[in-house]
Amino acid sequence: GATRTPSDTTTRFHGDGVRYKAKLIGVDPVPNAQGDKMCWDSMMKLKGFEAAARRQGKHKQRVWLKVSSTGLKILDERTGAVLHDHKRSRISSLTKDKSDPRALAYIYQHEDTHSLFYIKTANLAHPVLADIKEVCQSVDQESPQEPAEAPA
Ligand code: I3P
Repeated sequence: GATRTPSDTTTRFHGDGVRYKAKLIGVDPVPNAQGDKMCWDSMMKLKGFEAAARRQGKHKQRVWLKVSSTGLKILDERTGAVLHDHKRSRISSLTKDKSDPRALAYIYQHEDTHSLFYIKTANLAHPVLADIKEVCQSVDQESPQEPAEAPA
C-alpha cells in the first residue's frame, strides 16, 4: 500500500478509531511491565484455561477491539458496553503470538499493577498489531513524560 503520512495516521485513529472483531482469551496479572518469557508463560497459562473452559462447553467472550489515538478499548460485541479502556501511554508491552497468527497480547499498567490481555482476532493479528504499535509509538514522539491530568 501507499506510505501514510503522519496526518493520515491522525485521521485514521481519530475519534472512535479502527474497530476489529475479536475474542478475549483472558486477562492475567503479571509482575512486570515487560519481559518476553513472562508474557509467553502468561499467554500459555491463559491458553490452558481457554482449552479447559472449551471442554466444559464455554466460549470466549466476543468483543470489539477499538484502536484509537487515545489507546485501546475492549467492548462487549453484543451490548457495546466498554469492558476495558486502556490509555496508550500505559500500554507497556505488545507481543505477537508466535504460536497463533490470529492472537496478540499486551500489558496494561494500572497504578502498581500490570495485567496481560490476551486477544484472539477474527482475522490475522498482524494488521491489528501494526495499528496498536503505530498508536503507541506516537506517545513516545509526542509526550515522553505523560503530563499529570488535572481533574475536570
Ligand atoms: C470452535 C473453533 C473456533 C473457535 C471457537 C471454538 O470449536 O475452535 O475456531 O474460535 O472458540 O468453539 P469447534 O470447532 O469445536 O466449534 P476461535 O478460532 O475464534 O478461537 P470459542 O468457542 O471460544 O468462540
